[in-house]
Amino acid sequence: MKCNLVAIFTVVLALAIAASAGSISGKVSGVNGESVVYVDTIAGKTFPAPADHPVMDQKGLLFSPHIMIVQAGTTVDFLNSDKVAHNVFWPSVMQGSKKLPGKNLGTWPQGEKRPFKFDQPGVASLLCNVHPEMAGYIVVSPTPYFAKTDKSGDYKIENVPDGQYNVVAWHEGAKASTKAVAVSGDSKADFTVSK
Ligand SMILES: [Cu+2]
Repeated sequence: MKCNLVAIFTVVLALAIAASAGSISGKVSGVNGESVVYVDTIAGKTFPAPADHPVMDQKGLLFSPHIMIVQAGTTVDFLNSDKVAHNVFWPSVMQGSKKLPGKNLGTWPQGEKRPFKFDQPGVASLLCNVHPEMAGYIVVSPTPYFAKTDKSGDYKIENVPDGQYNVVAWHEGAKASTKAVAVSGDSKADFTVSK
């Protein structure tokens, strides 16, 4: 009897894993280089804030990574790895065409980190007021379903439950493109964005 229960539990568990193993994949074209693709706000659904603090580094007079995607509610640690002091600010957080307030985190020396929690979905264009040529992006996704494309525009978002979603493709300096996608298992969505 005990054996049977274990067997049943194993089957149920396997089915549960299979049910949540859908994905969205495809290509973002019309632009060169990396883009970001994410599932937009899902009505009536919230997601717990991730505990991990991804690091946005300032290294070699560059923001690294150039583009970071995080789920809303994530705290990002801004690190300065250079010998020179860097500043971090973003003039606003763009939520579609809506402009949310920006933030200036200040200026700090090598080896120091300053955290900031991104509560609102949107895009923060990072700048450094010491080095005007420095630029980076933090794309804050309303859901945990997001991916960065490779340089040729291919992407795959893993572990997306079946359902009907609005999926957004974002590219630096271009107009974001939104598409309704019906996810059932492994699904496809291609985007064309233009500047
Ligand atoms: Cu700087």
